[in-house]
Amino acid sequence: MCDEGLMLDLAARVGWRGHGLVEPNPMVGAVIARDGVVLGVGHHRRFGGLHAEREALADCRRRGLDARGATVYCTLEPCRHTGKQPPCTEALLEAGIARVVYACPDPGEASGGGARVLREAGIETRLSVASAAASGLAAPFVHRVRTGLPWVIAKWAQTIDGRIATRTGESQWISGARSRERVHRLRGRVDAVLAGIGTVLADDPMLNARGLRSVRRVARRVVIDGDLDIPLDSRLVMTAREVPTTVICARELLHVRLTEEKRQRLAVAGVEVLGVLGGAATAGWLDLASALRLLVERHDVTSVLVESGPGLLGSLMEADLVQEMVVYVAPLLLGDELARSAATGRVAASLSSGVRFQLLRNRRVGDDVELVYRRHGGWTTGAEG
Ligand code: AOF
Ligand code: ZN
Repeated sequence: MCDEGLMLDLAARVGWRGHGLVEPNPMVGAVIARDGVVLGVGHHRRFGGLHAEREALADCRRRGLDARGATVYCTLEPCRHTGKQPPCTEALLEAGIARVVYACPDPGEASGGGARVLREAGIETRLSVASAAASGLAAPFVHRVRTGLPWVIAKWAQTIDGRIATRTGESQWISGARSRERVHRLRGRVDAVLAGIGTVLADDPMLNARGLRSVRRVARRVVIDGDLDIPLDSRLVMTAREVPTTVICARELLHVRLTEEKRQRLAVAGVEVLGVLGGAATAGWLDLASALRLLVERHDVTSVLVESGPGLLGSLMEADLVQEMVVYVAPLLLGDELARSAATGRVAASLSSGVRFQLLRNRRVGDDVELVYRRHGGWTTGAEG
């Protein structure tokens, strides 16, 4: 691979360190190099903190190196606005940088357009597609800015023959301990964990991150529950004071006397009850795009981990609301056509009616294989590192 690709790959790896700490900002990494020698690296460490470019310049200074005449490789177009931080374009100009290579345009209205500012100031500035890792690092941020929807990661564990539970619903445990550890880590980095009422009734899950040294953010637990069936003595409801919990039901139920007492008791337990309308892409008669958009508007949610059963996942797929999938394949085979598969409810008579994803990464995790797919290219944000 060319130097440019390697430098951007490095910038992506460095930028990834901000996962779960910088959102709703993008993860960003930057590398400063001259003649193939790295002078400094930096990344956006936390929301509101220094931007990657200034971190990398500070890294050069710490090492006693002058960045004058060097090239900056950054995963995102340097910003030109003053937000919580001053513009990166200014810092690059002041430092006497000669060239800027960036892997993804900044879609922000105020922040975007830094490349033009740099060019006009005489800095050779170029968009590069040499590193898929770098180009895809800010994909969740870009997706949200463009669509108003969160980045949705579906996760499940399956047998070799693609089943997530036996015909009686037994699913604990298909994947091994190490895979499950990685899922907990991911739960500790996303803004919300989403499940359907079916999963809640069947498994009474906690849906929180456990067994970690540090949790980067506490994910809101969200249940898609059209008819407001969630039991008051479920573990989710009982722990709603400790972990933020939202139940999304049909909007009509918010005005029906029949459910008034239930809603009140849920509120007393600390559960937020939101209503959305029915729609084309429905689960429990709810419009899922509206439900996801509501999470962005209400709670600034940027990433959602879906840990649902096959029905809800099939509906999300049908509405093309899933951007990434993290799949654990365990060395187990059931061979039973009544065993449950990951997604159902779609009609896919031909292969062309399937939903196609790109494989981004595969790795062995204990005795399992972890596969990360993305809907539209780019790089994984689901389980890297
Ligand atoms: C960069 N480098 O490392 C990041 C950028 O409020 P602020 O000042 O932190 O600005 C946030 C916006 O700046 C964010 O929405 C995105 O457009 C851009 N993020 N830009 O040049 C960075 N994190
Ligand atoms: Zn910036």
